[in-house]
Amino acid sequence: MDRTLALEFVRVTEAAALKSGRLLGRGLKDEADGLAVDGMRSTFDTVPISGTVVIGEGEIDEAPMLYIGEEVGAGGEPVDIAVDPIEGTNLIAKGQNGAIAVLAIAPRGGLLHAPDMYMQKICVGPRAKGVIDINASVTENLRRVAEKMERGISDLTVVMLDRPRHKDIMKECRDAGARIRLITDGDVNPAMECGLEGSGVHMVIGTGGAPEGVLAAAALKCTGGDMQARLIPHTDEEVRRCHEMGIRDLNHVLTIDDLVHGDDTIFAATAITQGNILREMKFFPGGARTHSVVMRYKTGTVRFVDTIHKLDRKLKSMKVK
Ligand code: VTB
Repeated sequence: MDRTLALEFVRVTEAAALKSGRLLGRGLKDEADGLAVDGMRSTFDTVPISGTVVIGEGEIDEAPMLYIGEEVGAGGEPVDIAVDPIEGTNLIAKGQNGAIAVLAIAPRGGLLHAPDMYMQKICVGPRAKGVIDINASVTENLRRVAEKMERGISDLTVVMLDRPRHKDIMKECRDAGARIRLITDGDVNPAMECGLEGSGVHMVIGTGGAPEGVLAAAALKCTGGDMQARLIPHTDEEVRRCHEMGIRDLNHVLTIDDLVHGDDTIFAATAITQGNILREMKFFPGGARTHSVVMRYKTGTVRFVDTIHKLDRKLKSMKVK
């Protein structure tokens, strides 16, 4: 993919943040999501790609825009697109940390078409690449990651969704002495943070959304991190979807390269609320300031983009209020 597209994709995640960010803490998660979708969708059409949404807002009958299979872009290179206009709608609705607008792009066929079901995940940064094993115990993974990172387990910070289903892994982490951060929503952001020096996040573990898993894998692939995952179907229909994808053995382990194939992936995210690396967006009279990251696997470049938007002028065409 042409490297100049990277900046175009940041404009897309910025648009989602700009459109939805005003609804911070208003309890309106669906409205915020709708605005973010709208911002993303309209900005995509200014980008010179022929994109197909492979991970989006749902199936065609569930979502009016950015549905799976939708074609977006102004025409150009054929690419597959994974989007989450707001990763963590509850976080925006409650004004809590960790919400991002996020996307990943790869040449056609480069992203696993992960259906909307649960996925068990373990994510680490580049300094722990090559040692994780989703089939080993949490304790064993912590031991290996600590050793590879040349630190004690007590110097590792592990992030997981605060859910009853994580009771056992939480206990194991606590018994092993790791530091733990429980989040209410949004496991893509901490997975991305694992790959960035200075985030203070060393591992993300637990079961979350499969589509979110592909976005996390794209970020980690770009930064040289590592990830293993497993689809967790709960219904017959979900089992059928796994079979359709060629996954017959439900214990099948997906590596980071199964989740994101090839050597040409771009990942972009804009913070809507505060993260450990990305700063929350801010509004001022007539404008807003956003903080984004864009990464390319091909070169490994990670670019932070701090943008001041004159909403009353530049973005009139986006109809941002
Ligand atoms: C997961 C996680 C997402 O929603 O899908 C979660 O991956 C839903 O989990 O990042 P539950 O069904 O346990 O609520 C997110 O947190 C997005 O909000």
